[in-house]
Amino acid sequence: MTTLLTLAVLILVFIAIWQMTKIFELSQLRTETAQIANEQDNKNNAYLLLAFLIFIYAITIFSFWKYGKFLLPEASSAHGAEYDSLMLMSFVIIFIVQTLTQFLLHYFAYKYRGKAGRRALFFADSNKLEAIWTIIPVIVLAALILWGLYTWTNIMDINEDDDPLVVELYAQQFNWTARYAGADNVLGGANVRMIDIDRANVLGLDEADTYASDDVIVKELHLPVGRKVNFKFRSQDVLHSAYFPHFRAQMNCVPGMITEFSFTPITTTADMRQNPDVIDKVERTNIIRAERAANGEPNSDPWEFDYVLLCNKICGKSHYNMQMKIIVETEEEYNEWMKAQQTFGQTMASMQ
Ligand SMILES: [Cu+2]
Repeated sequence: MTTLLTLAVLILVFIAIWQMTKIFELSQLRTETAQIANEQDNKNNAYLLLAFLIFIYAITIFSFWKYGKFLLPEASSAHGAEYDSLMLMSFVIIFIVQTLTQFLLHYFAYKYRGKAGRRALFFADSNKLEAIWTIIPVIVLAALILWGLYTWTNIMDINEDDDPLVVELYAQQFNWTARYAGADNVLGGANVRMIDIDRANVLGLDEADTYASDDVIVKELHLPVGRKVNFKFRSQDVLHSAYFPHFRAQMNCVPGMITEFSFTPITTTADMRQNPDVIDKVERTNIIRAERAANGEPNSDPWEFDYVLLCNKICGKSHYNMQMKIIVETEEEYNEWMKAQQTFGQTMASMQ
């Protein structure tokens, strides 16, 4: 706070001095007014525009080099590759258009700078030019939008085909809970009004509903590789957003309604840890963590890659830490893990 105030005072002092200089300048009687640009002003501005063009190109190259490695690794879901190509194509087109138009804008401003004796050409319009710069964007945008709509319809097609695993994700400030539909693969009825913390009924399951008794409630999401999962999202309090960056999936969790998303994980956690991009990220992170450990700072244990479910809506003060670990494993490993879990019925029985 003190730093902020000091900074504010410094800025105000600077503005005051600047304004005083201006008043002083204006009070001087001069025959030539400084408001009209002379040859030198035009030249300076022209060179500044060229310098700015070089600056934006340089910062683009620098960002690619410095921040390129922070992008997500290869998609781990069946629909992810299609999503990524759509995104890449949009970026490539934007990049090319941006590079060309910025060049034209700045170079022309330099080339046709004000010069004594040079008069601007009066040019009313050209139908041919207008047609070109209207039709090309129309075609490119229409293609991108159609491709996007097609991809969207494909990704958002949530159906019961191929025997999907049914999992509920329950959001609350500031954690996630997962509920598997159990042996019958049907989630039991639930409502926030039936939440009974004393009896460990944290998700408000209907104890009278037979579909609910085999449901399995966990704090770590395990998914068998290659099997489609139909997620059903609920929220207890405010808007949250279930974000699975590695699976290229995100869906809002809205209090009072159930939203859905479906995807098929295609890479196990073990295989993803062998991905060169992931290995590189883990190495970089662990170098930072080793430095922290050497300084005796917290959060310095060596890190291992895991898929995560994050909250992507600013939902309160601990939003940043609202996450759940996701483990993608083989069918056998998944079945073994599931066998070790307690069903809702068992938990309730142990409460009697
Ligand atoms: Cu949240």
